[in-house]
Amino acid sequence: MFGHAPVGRPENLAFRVLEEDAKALDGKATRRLVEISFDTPHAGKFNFPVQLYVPNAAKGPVPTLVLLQFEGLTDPATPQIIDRGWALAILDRTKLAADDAATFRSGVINAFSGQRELAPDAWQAFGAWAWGSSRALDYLETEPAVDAGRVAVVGFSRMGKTALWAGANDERFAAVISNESGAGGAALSSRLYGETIEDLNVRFPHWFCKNYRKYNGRERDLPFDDHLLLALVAPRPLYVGSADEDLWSDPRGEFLACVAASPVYELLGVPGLGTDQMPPLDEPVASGRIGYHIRRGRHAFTDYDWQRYIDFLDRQLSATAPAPAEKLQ
Ligand code: GTR
Repeated sequence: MFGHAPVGRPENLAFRVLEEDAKALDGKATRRLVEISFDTPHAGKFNFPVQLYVPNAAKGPVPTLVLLQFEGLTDPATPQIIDRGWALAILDRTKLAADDAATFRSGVINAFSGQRELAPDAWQAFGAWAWGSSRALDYLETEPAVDAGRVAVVGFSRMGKTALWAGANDERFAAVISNESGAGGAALSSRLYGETIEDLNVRFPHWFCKNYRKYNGRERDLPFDDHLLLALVAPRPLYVGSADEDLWSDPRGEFLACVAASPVYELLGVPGLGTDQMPPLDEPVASGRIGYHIRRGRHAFTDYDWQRYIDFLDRQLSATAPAPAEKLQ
């Protein structure tokens, strides 16, 4: 579905602070613009930017959200995240891979895979963005202001799909947040509700690997469904947010995928979602390791969503909560 990306760290991975502002956001935060660079086999040195905001009120290393941004290095939610004591690292995906069928290869994909035709199971844009998320985490592990054991990856819509794939691949992400990721993300494809595999692959042929196209119009022949993408996050905390007017993303399919992923959490000794009853609007289910809400409104990343995600993460990743790995032993 997502294809294979290069494994492991690239050669000569380096992090350089390009700008630092100790009085960002009216003095609330320190902002660091960081260049992540590395060697590639086909394009020499490659780099992309990440912007980190750390709360100035912090007394020690802080938990950190990695936001996979559509474009740019800012986000209007930054002040409220900082107010809650979290750092925010914003990754701009555009240098890694353009979100464009004609040019998506010209970033990190050709730099590693060369100009030849991509194999049917090779990475495309989602693979490149998720791979870059792990490089951002490589940087955060070197940043003393960040508690590297409490880094969550978060994305909205197509970047919610990316966040799930990034979290599935890289267990250093302590938690994963999918905001209305929909088809190809948290929603079950086999329900045939809202966006289909064919819709995805025809409109966005550069997102998934080519093999996924074999299932255009054949959702029920897939040997897996999207609950297994969620289950790859187990036993780490996972939160899926839906919106009731966002039918294209199939909110119910997102909920049912959380239900269907729960047995994997239970197998690993922790509670999953803990219910198979879809909750009322604006009433999160968040007692287990999987959280879920369906809020009123449209396809968007709202303040309500952010607040619920941080509520959940504060409980799940509090400094005193046992790490999922310890629970397993
Ligand atoms: C839509 C696409 C969805 C979702 C969304 C978004 O056009 O059909 O899969 O990813 O874009 O990213 O906003």
